[in-house]
Amino acid sequence: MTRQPKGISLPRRTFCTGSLSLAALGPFALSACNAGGDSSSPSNATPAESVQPAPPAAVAPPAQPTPAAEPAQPVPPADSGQTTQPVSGRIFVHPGLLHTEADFIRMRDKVKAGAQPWLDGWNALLGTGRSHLNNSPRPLQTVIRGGTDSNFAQMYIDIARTYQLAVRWKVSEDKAYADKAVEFLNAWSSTLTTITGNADRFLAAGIYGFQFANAAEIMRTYPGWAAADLKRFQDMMLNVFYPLSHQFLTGHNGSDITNYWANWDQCNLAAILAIGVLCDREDLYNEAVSYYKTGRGNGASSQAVPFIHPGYLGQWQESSRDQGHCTLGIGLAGVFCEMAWNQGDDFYGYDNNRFLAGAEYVAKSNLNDASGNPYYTSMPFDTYINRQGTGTGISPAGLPSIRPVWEMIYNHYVNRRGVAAPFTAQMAARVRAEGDGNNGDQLGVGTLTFTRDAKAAGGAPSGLTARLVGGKVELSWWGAAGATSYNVLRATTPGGPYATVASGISGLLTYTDSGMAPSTYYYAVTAQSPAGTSAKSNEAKVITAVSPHVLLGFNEVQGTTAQDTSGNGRHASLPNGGQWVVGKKGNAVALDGVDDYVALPVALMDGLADFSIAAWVFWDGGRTWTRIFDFGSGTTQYMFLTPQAGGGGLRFTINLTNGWGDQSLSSATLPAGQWVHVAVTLSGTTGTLYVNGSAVATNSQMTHAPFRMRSGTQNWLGRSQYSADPYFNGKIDDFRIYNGALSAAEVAALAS
Ligand SMILES: [Ca+2]
Ligand SMILES: [Ca+2]
Repeated sequence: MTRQPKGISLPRRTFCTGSLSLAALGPFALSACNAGGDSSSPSNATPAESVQPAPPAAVAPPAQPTPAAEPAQPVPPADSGQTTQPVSGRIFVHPGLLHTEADFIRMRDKVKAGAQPWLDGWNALLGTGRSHLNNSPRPLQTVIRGGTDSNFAQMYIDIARTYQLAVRWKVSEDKAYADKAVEFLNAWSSTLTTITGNADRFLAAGIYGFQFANAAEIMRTYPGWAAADLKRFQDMMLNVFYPLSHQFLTGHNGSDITNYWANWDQCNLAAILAIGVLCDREDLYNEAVSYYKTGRGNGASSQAVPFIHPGYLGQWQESSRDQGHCTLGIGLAGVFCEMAWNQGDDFYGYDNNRFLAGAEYVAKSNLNDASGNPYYTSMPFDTYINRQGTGTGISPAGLPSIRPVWEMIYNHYVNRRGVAAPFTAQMAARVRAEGDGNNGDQLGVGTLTFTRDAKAAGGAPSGLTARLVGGKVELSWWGAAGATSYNVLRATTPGGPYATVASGISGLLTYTDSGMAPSTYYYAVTAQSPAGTSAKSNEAKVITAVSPHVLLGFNEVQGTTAQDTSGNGRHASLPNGGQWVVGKKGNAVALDGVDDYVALPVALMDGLADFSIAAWVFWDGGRTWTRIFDFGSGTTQYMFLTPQAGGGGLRFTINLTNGWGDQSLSSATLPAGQWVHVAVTLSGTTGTLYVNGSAVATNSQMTHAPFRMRSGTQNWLGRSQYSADPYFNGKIDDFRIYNGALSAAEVAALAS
């Protein structure tokens, strides 16, 4: 995922190219470059994010000019230097949150030239009224969000003012705006000591935390902001905002991990990342990055986009809730990706542009087709179950939600990367020129700050995947900016020669190929644009024959390695021991029920859609929830087979949502004290469970194929992802995984 190695020796193409003067970058960015080489603002924005679990009353921002401020109660600057010391050697780019120095140079040049849409964006900034010099800060000692006496609007209005003054200074180069921005920063950093309220205090820390950090990150480039004042502001971020964000991500307010919707995690992830950069705290930055990749909560990449439909429409975690929170989350996750990008880490592209899949889905959910009919009624939706209940479709509540968050995302994918984002582009066009939304939920003004010159058309499609689904080949890919249609190519050897199997594909970028003889096929996609036919996309390989993926005969007589004889090199190990004993077919592995298990390689099930798993099992019996196998990466996403579930019964389950929304196959408890053959197959969405060669359960609603899980890091026989579950006691022999679904006859043959 990381597009560049971390640290100072990065090629900084974002900062060190074009007409950018190195002298303009300031000492931090300059050192990085030297080392590296390389319609007016929306008026119908949705209200602020809500109370959990019931939506809160919208917070109506006071009209300008604002009501009289509460009396400021200045306190002495915090003496908290211990928290601001960099703890590692990563050199952060400054300014390097939502905007770099190069970005400001672009804004300045475009506005000076009167170029559109930058000029409209500039006027939208001025039109909010928040960057005026006659505003004065209204700092609070205690900010309350949620419950009684909420006063948080007073803070987010001042943050919006500070940020917009900062941007206005950078673009106009009029120091009066810089001095005014500094006045706001200093007033708050010398006053604010506490953020409190009900659970919504975590939203305040997250949403306003990343915003305030962004304002300060811009102003650190102003020589007129004293170093001691920057330090005091950093201390405020570390001591008032960060602890709440950290507390939320680690404890989720004491609730089930799935209780809080995605935006709760996402705002706090953005805050921690932003505070990490502002305060040169690599540990904080890494905390946010790590959670985005492998965290359990709904802001982590895989949980925020829990299901990707063909053509890369990525169902959003809040899609069955309401659209205002969907677009809020898109804005927050986009901020995270943009800030990380400016530090050299590509989370926009993480997991094959998983975030873009979600952005396209949410954008489309809020748009109408050419006939004026809403798209959402005909969009795909996978039943989504968690602590909040069961979602069965896209919610029209809050439709359409029009927030000023889309320019950032559109300009990244389309104009920076050349990836088509048709629905995101439509939303950006609809909101353009972005104001600030007038609700404190986002910084906005992205038409001015994020617009980039268009990339030339003619680029290649990317991110092609080919999966065996129900015996057919299901292809999806990312389009190229400016392309009008796509061609699907197929070969029988890597690199071609290719035959064109489909052409003229537009709209949803997916194609299902079938009717070929079982074999191995290689696919690529090209784009048609006014520039002609593009180069080929990446090549995607798919084996349409049912074929061995892992074959563990367990015929070893010594050692702690079990050979995979499939030819795929997926050898297994016995980290805590185990015995080689007489089995059903030659030897078998015996596991002691104490700590023995078999470990298979990481990424074991990656890419598999149709699959089969089969084994001979001799279970000694007894305890529930022991595992024959359990493949996953912890308790967030996994697939397992247990001889006896809690209520009894042999059960196969695949789960993508922290234990909610199991998709299962169940039968009678596995007979103990004897060799029994068990097998599970999945073909399309139909799962089948076999015992001794006979089908004992089927389920035609199994949409959660293995490739939808995070890449597995814990792929085990005899051990559960849940540490409290007992280890397997008994013997396992002839363990097999296949790409593709074995037929009933083929399973029966294995069981004979
Ligand atoms: Ca042992
Ligand atoms: Ca054997």
